[in-house]
Amino acid sequence: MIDFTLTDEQLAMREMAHDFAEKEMRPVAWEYDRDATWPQQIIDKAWELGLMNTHLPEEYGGPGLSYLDGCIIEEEIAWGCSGIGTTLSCNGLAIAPIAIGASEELKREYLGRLAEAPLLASFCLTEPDAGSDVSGMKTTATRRGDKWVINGSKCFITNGEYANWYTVFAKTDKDAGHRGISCFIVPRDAGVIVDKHEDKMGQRASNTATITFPDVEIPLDHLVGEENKGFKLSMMTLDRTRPGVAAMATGVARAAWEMAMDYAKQRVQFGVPIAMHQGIQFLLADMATKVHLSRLATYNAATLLDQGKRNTLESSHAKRFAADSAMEVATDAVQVFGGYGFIKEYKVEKLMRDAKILQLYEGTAQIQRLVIARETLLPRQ
Ligand code: COS
Repeated sequence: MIDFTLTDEQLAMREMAHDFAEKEMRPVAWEYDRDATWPQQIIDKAWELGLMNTHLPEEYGGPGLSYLDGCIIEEEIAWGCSGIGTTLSCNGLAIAPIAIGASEELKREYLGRLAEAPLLASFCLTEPDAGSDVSGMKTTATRRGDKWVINGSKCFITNGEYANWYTVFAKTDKDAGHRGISCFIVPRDAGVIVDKHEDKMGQRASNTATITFPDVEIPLDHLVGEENKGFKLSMMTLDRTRPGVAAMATGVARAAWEMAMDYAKQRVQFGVPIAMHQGIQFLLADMATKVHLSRLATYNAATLLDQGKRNTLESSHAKRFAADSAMEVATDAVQVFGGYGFIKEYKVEKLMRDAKILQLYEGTAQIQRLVIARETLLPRQ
């Protein structure tokens, strides 16, 4: 049975997240974007309300919400501000490999920390020379006595400057391609260096840093899952988190569409509000369709996860379509505003800048197409 009718609990959760986005995020979002302000107060409040770590299992102190629940929250939060939204949701990336593959001791220690305080954890996969091509990574983990020694550098790490611990992927067998990658938990106090704080085009209230591991020693038991099985863990993680990015893209698109509608109803040209002109109506209608279909694709990808099914294809469909749509809708919203859309005072330009990263992080729009092509041309048996 196909039914995306939200339950009373989901409707209440959506209302709570929307209220938070409207009252706590929007009033400061444009100022935080301008100054690239770190949103610590918002993190603390969101954590208090259970709007962070949504998939953290209850047995480790988390809310243990479903993937669909998480997407419902993420759409509202990104409607408020996707830069702050990225900050709030990014623990999900660091948590997923741990929840899938780590030992009970590691789960209790590191997932427990996120449940006990508003702490952040970062997912360290990307490197300067290994973005889309994950198996091209150069960071290594070498066994020395009773320690793993990590060497290398990871870039574009969300929340990197503020993370309490890192989920790090590194080569444990340099000659084995994707079959030589393993996953580790690295506590920040193990000697991690935060190198560079990026100055970004959009989502400026989120933190993006380079993290370097210079001979960083961690205990042998900080290996997550099996040695040399880290690549699959990273892919399974992205299957779980890409619907969340699609949800955020839906939120950004919805915000842009709403702003464009409001403006089109007040702006008078040729003696009538521009919303009366068919050229503008068609733009607004296409925006509405893209928001609607982005949400449906997101719910579909999340629901498959909640049913315990593999969702690689649907996750890439949702992430690809929603992110491209957010960029298109935000660009068209600026178009509806005409010249005013290009002026910062009118706010809509932020959404166009924020939308761009949705087509880049957690797999570019081209990588999503590559996954879709592989999954449809050569479907798994
Ligand atoms: N779930 C489980 N296993 C998966 C998987 C998935 N979603 N995707 C791939 N695998 C497995 C494959 O089955 C294959 O298994 P075997 O070792 O048994 O053969 C293995 O992983 C390698 O897969 P593949 O050959 O497809 O790997 P590629 O090197 O060609 O990489 C892409 C595939 C490009 C899709 C992958 O590297 C990718 O997603 N890149 C983008 C990374 C990204 O999103 N970066 C953003 C960083 S996070 S902000």
